Amino acid sequence: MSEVRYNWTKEQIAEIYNTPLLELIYKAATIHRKYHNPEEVQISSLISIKTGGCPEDCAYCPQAARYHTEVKVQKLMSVDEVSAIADRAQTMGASRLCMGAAWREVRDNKDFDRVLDMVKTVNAKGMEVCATLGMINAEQAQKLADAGLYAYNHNVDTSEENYGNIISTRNYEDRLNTLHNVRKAGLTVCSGGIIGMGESADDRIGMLLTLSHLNPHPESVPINALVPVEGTPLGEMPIVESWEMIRMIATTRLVMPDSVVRLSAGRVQMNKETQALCFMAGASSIFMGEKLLTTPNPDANEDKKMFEVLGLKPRKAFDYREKKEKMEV
Ligand code: SAM
Ligand code: DTB
Ligand code: SF4
Repeated sequence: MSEVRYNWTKEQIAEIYNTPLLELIYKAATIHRKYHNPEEVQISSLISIKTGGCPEDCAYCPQAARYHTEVKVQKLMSVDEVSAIADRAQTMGASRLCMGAAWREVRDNKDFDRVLDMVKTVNAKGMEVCATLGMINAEQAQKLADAGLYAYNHNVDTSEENYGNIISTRNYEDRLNTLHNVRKAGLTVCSGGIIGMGESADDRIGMLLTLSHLNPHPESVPINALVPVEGTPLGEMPIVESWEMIRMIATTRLVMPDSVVRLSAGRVQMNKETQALCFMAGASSIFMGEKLLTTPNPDANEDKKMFEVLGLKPRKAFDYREKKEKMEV
């Protein structure tokens, strides 16, 4: 059960997912220690460089123009603004800065040129730079790589079967094409999904099946708990149960042992004990800072205290396996 493999069957992943919880946590914690330093957590900071007004219809997203949420549209930030935010994040211990834009896809225009400048500027600070800008083609991925981008985030979000229930303005294959372009350009891949959107256990398992058949596996796999936002179609969904999140993290850890599992959106809805069990079960990355893209995140000082209590420390930039893997590509 411990090797990195790309041929998991749905039944095998289901068997892991359905393991009695404490046994599952124990197994995941054991594998986690073989592949990762369990004392280290990678800290990313998110910036929404372009907010709201997105033409897509992702049912969970407060930034989709068609839903009436409190998000205010903001045009692309300046390079100076991003640089100042990156400095603050670095002081707080973030080794990675993830820049998110509410775009369906990247267009080859002045805005993209500005994003490339942002990448160069943040990379020069010795931070890992990640971007999540929607769909990109092979040339755009290469331009981002040439500018010094380290990772590209593009989530598959749910199973192929459930995708059409959540998003109708693009399809699963579009998502996988972008991931292919990202990989071809030698960037590291960050791809995961969301739980708590009304999906079945089968959909969660199906999502992990898709991710685990990517060869190589995504270097990082964000597991988000839905943040229900008023005005979106999923705004009334109940908060994900702690046990569900822990089970999903543990299953992800076992299916992709070498990847960094990110305990992503939804931490404001969790207590510290739940987060501790997520770290135990193999999560080793979080987003730090008062905001995710548009929704709240725990206070950074509270996170620091939690790290002290749990005996965790932030990992330095560029200090892990994914770098080695990247160089081998
Ligand atoms: N527009 C780009 C895209 O969709 O790829 C990048 C930004 S988009 C906000 C990045 C990811 O945030 C989505 O794929 C989704 O997984 C996550 N996300 C968005 N809204 C969320 C919510 N309310 N709760 C949890 N995760 C969310
Ligand atoms: C990811 O998987 N989660 C982050 C990051 N990648 C871009 C985004 C979470 C967004 C949560 C909703 C919001 O704050 O708008
Ligand atoms: Fe747009 Fe991304 Fe939100 Fe979908 S998830 S509506 S593509 S910003």
